[in-house]
Amino acid sequence: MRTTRDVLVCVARSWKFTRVLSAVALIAMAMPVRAVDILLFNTGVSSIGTPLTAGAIDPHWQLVAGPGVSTPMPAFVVNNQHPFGNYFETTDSRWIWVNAGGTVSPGGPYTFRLQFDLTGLDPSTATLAGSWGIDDTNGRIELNGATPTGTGLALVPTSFDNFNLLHAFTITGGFVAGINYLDFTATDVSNPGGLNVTALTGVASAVSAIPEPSSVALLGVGLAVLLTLRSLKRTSANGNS
Ligand SMILES: [Ca+2]
Repeated sequence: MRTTRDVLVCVARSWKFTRVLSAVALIAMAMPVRAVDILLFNTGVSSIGTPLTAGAIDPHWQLVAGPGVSTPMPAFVVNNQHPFGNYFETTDSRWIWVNAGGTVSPGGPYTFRLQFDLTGLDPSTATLAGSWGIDDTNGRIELNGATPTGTGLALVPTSFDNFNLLHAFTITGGFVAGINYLDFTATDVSNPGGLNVTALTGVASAVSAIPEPSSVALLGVGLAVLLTLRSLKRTSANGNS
C-alpha cells in the first residue's frame, strides 16, 4: 500500500528541477519594489523640519538667480510671516525671500532652489507633491532646468490669491539619477516679497529591489518546497540503491 511519503516521492520524481527553479524565479520577478521617501525640505525649516525663526538663513533653499545674483546666495526666513494679514500661514514651513525684510529692490524675478538626491532610486518612478504660494506674481516651478511633467506648476500674473491661498502642485516626470534641482521663480511687484513651499513630499522606487516582507515569505515557501523535494528524491534514491 502506498504511503503519503511514497506519493511525495513520486511527486518529487515527476517534477523537473528546472521547473521548480523557474517557479521560484517567477516569484522573485513578481516581487513589488518598496517605495522610498525622498529627502525633501519645505522652505524655512531646520534639518529636522522645524520652522526657523525670523531672519534665519534657510539651510536647504538657496537663491540661485535674479538681479545681482551671479552665484548661489542665502535665502532668508522673512521677519513678517503674515504681512497685512495676507500670507497664508503654515505649521511646517516659513516664507522666505532674498532678505529678511522681504524688501529687496528690484523685485525679481528671483529663483530659489532646493537640491535633493535620488542616488539609489529609480528617477523614472519618482513623484513629488506639495503646495506653494508667492508674493507676488509670475510664479513657475522647474525641475533640472526645465518645465517638468506635472500639475500646478505656474501661478498667474498678480493676484492676491498667490499669497492668500495654498496652491497644490505635483511633479511626475523630469527627474534624473543622482542630484536633482527643484526651482521656484517669482517676482515681487511691490514689497514685501515671499515664497512658501509647504507639505513637500516625494517617493521613488529603489534601484535594487527591496522586497516586501510578504514576498520574502512567499519566496521562502518556494525555496522550502524546492529543498523538501530534493531531499525526498535523494532519500528515495538512497533507499533504492
Ligand atoms: Ca509683494
